[in-house]
Amino acid sequence: MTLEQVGRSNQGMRAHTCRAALVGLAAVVLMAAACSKDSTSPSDPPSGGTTITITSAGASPRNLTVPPGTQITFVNNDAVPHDMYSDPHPEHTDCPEFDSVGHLTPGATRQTKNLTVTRVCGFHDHINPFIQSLTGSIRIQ
Ligand SMILES: [Cu+2]
Repeated sequence: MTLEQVGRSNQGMRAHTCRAALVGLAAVVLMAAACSKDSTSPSDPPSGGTTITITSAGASPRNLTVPPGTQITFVNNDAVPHDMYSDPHPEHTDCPEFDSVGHLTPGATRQTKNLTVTRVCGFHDHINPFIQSLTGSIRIQ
């Protein structure tokens, strides 16, 4: 075997190894895609994001569906304060993770803790508990 022949045969091996790596990579990418699809199933993907904005017109959106472990952000873009708590009023016992939101001065942004339990968390403005536009629910599923 001449030196040139050795070189050629090495090139052939390199090309083969590279192709095998590509096939392996494609399999990993496909598996990752399949896995990520499985991890959200049978839950629906988050609809409408994870931020609820309060204005003089009320809370928006008022209904969200999120996967377990999500934190919801409340933004007060109104000119007056709002106190956001979980239902029922006035006990606020349904979803203790909401306690970290509470009092929102105008312009303030506050978050729930991780909503880890699959359930529906109704919420309201403790200052205006009977104003429907300031109520809503977050479905954790
Ligand atoms: Cu209340």
